[in-house]
Amino acid sequence: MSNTELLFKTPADAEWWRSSVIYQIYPRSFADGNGDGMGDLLGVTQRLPKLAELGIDAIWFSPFMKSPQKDAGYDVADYCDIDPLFGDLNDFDALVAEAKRLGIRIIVDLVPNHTSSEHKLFKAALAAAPGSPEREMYIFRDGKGENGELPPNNWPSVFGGNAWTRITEADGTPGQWYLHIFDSSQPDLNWKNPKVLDFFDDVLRFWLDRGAAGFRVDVAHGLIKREGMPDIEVADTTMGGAKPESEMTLEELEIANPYWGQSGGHEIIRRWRRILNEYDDRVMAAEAWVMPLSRMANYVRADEYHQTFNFGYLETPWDRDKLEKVVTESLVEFGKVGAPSTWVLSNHDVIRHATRMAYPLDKLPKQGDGIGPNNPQPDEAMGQRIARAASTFMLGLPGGAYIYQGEELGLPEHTTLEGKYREDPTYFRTNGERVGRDGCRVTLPWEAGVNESNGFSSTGKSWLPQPDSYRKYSRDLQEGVAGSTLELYKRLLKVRKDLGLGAGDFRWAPEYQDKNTLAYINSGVLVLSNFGPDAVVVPAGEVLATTQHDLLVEGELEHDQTVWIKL
Ligand code: TEU
Repeated sequence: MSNTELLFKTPADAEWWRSSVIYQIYPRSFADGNGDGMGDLLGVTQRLPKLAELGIDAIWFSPFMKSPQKDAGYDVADYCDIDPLFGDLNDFDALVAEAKRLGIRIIVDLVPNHTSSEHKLFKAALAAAPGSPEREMYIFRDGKGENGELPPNNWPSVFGGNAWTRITEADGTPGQWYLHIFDSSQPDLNWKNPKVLDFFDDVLRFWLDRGAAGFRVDVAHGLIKREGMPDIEVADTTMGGAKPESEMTLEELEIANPYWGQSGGHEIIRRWRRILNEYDDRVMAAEAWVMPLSRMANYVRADEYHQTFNFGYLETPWDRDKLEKVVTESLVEFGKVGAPSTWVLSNHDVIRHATRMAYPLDKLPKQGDGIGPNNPQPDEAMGQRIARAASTFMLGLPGGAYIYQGEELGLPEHTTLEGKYREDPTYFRTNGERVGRDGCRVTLPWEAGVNESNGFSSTGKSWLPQPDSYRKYSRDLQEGVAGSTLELYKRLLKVRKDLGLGAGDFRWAPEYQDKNTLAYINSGVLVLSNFGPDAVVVPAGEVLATTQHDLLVEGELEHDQTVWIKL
């Protein structure tokens, strides 16, 4: 039920990250500076003025460290160097300098749950004997069964198949097993070993010293595994268990998912926070897929992460009542620990919201599985409409907002990508049954028709081919065009900044809504969304931004549209 009480108020003199708009760059696919078809840091630096025009505050980069790229860079072989695919450390320094000139901060992806199997620490562990200090950096165990031929427990890999791989010992005999919650090329580190903590202290300092504004921390909820590593009762690779999370106690949640969200992980976070506090103004954001939000909020207590991605919000469909519930819950639960909520609709692991939000809910693949040519194909026009309305609803909320590259162009998911192009390990570990996440990782179209990749690279090359439809979403076709998605985002970010909405206050506005509409007021701005089917009359006031370009003419807000009004 809506009520009119103030649900959230940003503290006075709030730090920058409490209200920032952070743009996620997936380095492989943003812009290619050297024409090889793979995005790189040079390409980003060249295009940076476009992001300044968009009006963002910071960029989070998915990993660009040295990596064999078995999981698109989330398999790091050297944490303190850039992969040659993306450039080198000089390119990073140039990027940070140019970003600074433009007033944009750079956030780096930290991948602490696992290294690449090519990392020197893992190679040393393989070469050393069972029980050695080298093996203790990772999670090696003897197998079950008479000759150790069975995995130590029944944990599944998130990407499909088993989470354990058996090695051959240096003397050629079948040996121990190592744990990998993701791909076999991503061995999990042993975060109960103080040496692992020491190792990462140095990695943090390396990037902070080099000018990074902070970190997005990968799999922040997975570092600590449950003592004794017991079998999982229901083999669910994401978050689920025997009953819905909402009905479980914390203890039950930790038992149901013995490698997710264990309470022991928080000491590590506090240690990192102390390191960040040695510097000015730095930030760390957790990728912690734990539900419910009250549990997620534990990651952003005052001496822990600054932010955590609000996946509860991301997973909420375009549904009036569900949206009302999740926004209330977010503001209340994060508010209890003194943190702002974040808001996010897309990233490199999920189906782009311009496709997801108009896709039949009962047919929507599980997170990470993706839509392929064999799935029902989406209604593109409906997706555009709902995505614009949903983003406009989101960007008026107080707190930190995340934008995934390309959503400002309205890019849909590539849903017909052929198997031969796919790189996500999920595809290979499930024999193509789960197509995986490549469909949201396709390269960006910059200039329509200049070449096959619409200007992503000067040569037209692109590591994943763009679908034909991407041409019409190209940035140059939208720039300066009234009513385009790009101009909508620019307008929203400008008003958000000018009126301080990110650092604003929030209350629901039941006086402006009915059963098909949802309305809230942030710092004197009314945000009203119509979930349909009929058009509704727009309240009096100055229209600051609208997804419905002809709103002023019509004076009515149609279905699946959102408007911002200065009351
Ligand atoms: O993702 C962690 C994670 O648990 C999920 O988002 C996962 O991608 C999904 O459930 C797949 O089905 C992070 C990164 O964001 C992701 O890109 C990496 O692949 C993963 O960690 C491993 O580093």
